[in-house]
Amino acid sequence: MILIAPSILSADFSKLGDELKAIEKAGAEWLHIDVMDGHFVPNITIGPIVVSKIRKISDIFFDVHLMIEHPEKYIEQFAKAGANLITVHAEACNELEPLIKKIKEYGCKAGVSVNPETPIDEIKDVIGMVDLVLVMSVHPGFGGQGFIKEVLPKIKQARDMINKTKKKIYLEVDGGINKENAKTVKQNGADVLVAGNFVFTSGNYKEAIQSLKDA
Ligand code: S6P
Ligand code: MG
Repeated sequence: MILIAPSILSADFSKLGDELKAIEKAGAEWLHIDVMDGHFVPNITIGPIVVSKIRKISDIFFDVHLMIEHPEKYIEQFAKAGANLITVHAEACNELEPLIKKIKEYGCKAGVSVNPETPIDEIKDVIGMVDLVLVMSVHPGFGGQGFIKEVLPKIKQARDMINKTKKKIYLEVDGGINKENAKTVKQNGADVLVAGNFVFTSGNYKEAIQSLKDA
């Protein structure tokens, strides 16, 4: 079963609460929350306080994507703010294992992400510990970019790596997802699709989300 995680990065931030309720009503299972610090990526978005405020108005699954340096400093804050899953980048950590343990200690599911240029082997030592692998299909920092089709073999590699563990581990793909490429992304093994621009510029969230599920 495919899960759709609209990314708030493309939402109307002047009415974030309304946007959250709208995508929930439109059939989204997760809310993808892009956290950026202006160092790990050349953009700044939101922090734990915003997560805690929108947590109060919805029970939807908060899929928090930390595109920040020193993520170890912020796990507790995002967990206490209401994250259900916290994903960290392999490129932002020297040692993934203690960080994944810390995320779980705070009661959240743990994800690990790799940028388009990072080989999937970078996460092979922790694949058995995580609940989610996030394969980036754009260079992180901004919504609305084009899908990098060269990551398709890596999605398949990640799926094969996950299947060998015989554990329930989500394979999420993030960046440039739309109804044209969703089918191929799913065929290569993804079961969670992040979609920012495609959903929030669609004019009909329900149709856009359903088109990704039906692709
Ligand atoms: C992309 C960003 C991603 C976000 C993005 C996806 O730079 O860092 O992590 O999830 O919002 O949006 P889109 O518009 O590519 O679907
Ligand atoms: Mg993201």
